[in-house]
Amino acid sequence: MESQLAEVRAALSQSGESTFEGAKAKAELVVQELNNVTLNIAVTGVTGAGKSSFVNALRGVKDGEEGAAPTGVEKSTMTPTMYRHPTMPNVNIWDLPGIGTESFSAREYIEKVNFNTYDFFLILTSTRLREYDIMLAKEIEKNKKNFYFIRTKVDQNVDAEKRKGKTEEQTLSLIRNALEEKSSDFGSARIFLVSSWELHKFDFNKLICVLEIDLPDNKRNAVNQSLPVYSMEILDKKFNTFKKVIWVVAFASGAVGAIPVPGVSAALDFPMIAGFLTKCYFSFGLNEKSLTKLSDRVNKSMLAKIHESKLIKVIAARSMACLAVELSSYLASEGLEAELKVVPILGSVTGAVLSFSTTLLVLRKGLDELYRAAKKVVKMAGID
Ligand SMILES: Nc1nc2c(ncn2[C@@H]2O[C@H](COP(=O)(O)OP(=O)(O)OP(=O)(O)O)[C@@H](O)[C@H]2O)c(=O)[nH]1
Ligand SMILES: [Mg+2]
Repeated sequence: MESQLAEVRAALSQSGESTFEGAKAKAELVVQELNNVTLNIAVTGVTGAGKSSFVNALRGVKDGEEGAAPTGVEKSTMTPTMYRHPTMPNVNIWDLPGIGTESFSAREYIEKVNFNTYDFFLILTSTRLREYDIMLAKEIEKNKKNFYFIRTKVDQNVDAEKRKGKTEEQTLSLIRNALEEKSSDFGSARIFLVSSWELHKFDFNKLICVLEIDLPDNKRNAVNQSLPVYSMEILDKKFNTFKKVIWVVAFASGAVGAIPVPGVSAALDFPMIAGFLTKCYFSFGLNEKSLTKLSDRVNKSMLAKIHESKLIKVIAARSMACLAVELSSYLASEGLEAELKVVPILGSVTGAVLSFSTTLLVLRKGLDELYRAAKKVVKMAGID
């Protein structure tokens, strides 16, 4: 009981409000924002820079797969094409037409591609930065949006230079210096070296960290939640993001003020809890489609079968009834069912506190279990 009260106090202070009612009202706003936020990412650059491949990598979709952006000699992108995230319908990644061969200016280009649609721009190049890329960056800056230079295909350079005796570090620093020289007006913090084949290597993580700093609060989480699980680092980042919003979900679930009656389900808002855990499940890449894709990528056929978590099974089956039973077992394992039964006698304030801390407990235990399973997958896949 003591530790539960401490947790309730911590959640209340996290909300920045002094009363349950205030925290609940604030949480409802945050949940609304989280659900309604849309993120539009523009990927631009010269023809062949690797835009479509990068779009596919961000969405965790394999080149050539159904719904993937066409890449390579297959087809060139002629108009802005929106690709929805496979599991987060509010995150859109735009594959913009290749630039620079046409005769229009950077200013005309941003008008043509509907500048206002996007939250920020990624300007890709697989070689050096051209005058046109710099002009485009200046135009974007003038219109008060953020841009980032992405040097793609660095895996190719590293391999080629290795054959000439250069280390990876030497090659990366040569590439970086050349780009920095060309873009000195903007400072080095805007340049990121990546490979769409190996997101876990080079500067991709740095890019995500910078995006998280640059984006407004309500859009920040959408970035890391939408990324495929390509390393343990990104999985940990996702986990921490979810952990931070648990208080919001608990307050918004309506547990505050409810007087729990004997029996667990009356005190818990299952649809809200299920919604949260389902988000975590997709974001952690635990759905069958993501697991199959990862299995293919790392060439390990057993990944889809390695977790036996009952929680994952009931989330996959979308059965609210089975989920309710599963989550109730968390409470039973903590001896909480018995405690709930005495609550009505204790009066509504203690009831509210208990009910709230019970919701927190279920959310935390559920999140921990999904995180454990995802960690196991990452380890088995050998991408930790
Ligand atoms: N080694 C390596 N090759 C890449 C990478 N990204 C893209 N490529 C290859 O580069 C070629 C061009 O990639 P695309 O993604 O089609 O380039 P694009 O910028 O969309 O081209 P357009 O649509 O014609 O403007 C393809 O053959 C890709 O397979 C990468 O990170 N590493
Ligand atoms: Mg393309």
